[in-house]
Amino acid sequence: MKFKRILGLALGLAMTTAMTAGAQQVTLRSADIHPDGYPTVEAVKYMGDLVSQQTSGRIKIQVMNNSVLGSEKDTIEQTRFGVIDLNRVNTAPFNNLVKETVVLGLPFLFRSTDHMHQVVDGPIGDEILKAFEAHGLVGLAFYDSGARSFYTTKKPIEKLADLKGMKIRVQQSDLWIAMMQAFGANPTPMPFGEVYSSLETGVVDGAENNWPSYESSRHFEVAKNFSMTEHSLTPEVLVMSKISWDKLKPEDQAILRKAAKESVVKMRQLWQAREKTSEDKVRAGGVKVISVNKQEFADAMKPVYDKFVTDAKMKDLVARIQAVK
Ligand code: GTR
Repeated sequence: MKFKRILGLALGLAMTTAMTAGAQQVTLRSADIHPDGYPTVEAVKYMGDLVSQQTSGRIKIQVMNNSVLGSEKDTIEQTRFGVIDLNRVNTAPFNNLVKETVVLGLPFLFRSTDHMHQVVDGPIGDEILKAFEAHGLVGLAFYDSGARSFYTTKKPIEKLADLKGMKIRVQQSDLWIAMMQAFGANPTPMPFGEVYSSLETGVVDGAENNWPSYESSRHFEVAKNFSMTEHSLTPEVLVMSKISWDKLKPEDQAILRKAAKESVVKMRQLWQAREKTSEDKVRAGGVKVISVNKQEFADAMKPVYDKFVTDAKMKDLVARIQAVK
């Protein structure tokens, strides 16, 4: 980890030097934890192609995926300090920093993927992207992340009571910790990269994620009970370091913004296809898919709303999201 951080720093400084020297070519480094072929990774590569075409090769994006620059929490810090230029992460690790992102993760808030798209594609989405600026980041786009469901190694979750006392890995976010507590589980926050071995060695009894991450991380090999709770549709987000952003001319900033939005369309196509192939793959791998009464899980979520939707701003955001048709 330490090595990765140092590597990140060294590479970051190299890029800064090239820019301050007024070099013709700028290569923006973009972090992602996922492997090649994963829709988030491919979407940012696609954005890079658009940007390169539109700037006649002056600006390029290099996607440094597979966690080579560190865990999401680490890369967020590096992005705020201008060491990493672009970063595609889930909204969850931003929850404690950019409060507005909490609403996107609230359990059972979105009625469907279409509802989530309506929200993030509209003024509420823009407002939440804008909120990143106070924290040294420029919010560029939201990407799909499907619905998250539980998966466990030994005991399958068939009803809410089954979660009682189970050690469940969560993302590093107070919202997600509170959510697991409200489900009756013992939350264990940790970076994504540590989940496979934690499941394998029994450090945790389960985790939760969407089909593509469950498959690409191979968690399905060690946690074979997948319970379709679909408790959150929290999206991914693509942000840029404000430090890197401010070095670009306004015309180039506009090109980046537009290309990011265009990559969302591409990402959604890739995502839809990948959800299906990942589901097929894990089912073929012997995963037991369990349907649950989602309402029972949703009914347990009041303490989460009581804890996070407290001030006027958050209440208003939630009400406006619920009102979106
Ligand atoms: C994935 C998401 C990642 C990361 C991961 C996790 O669905 O794409 O950005 O948040 O889940 O659970 O850590």
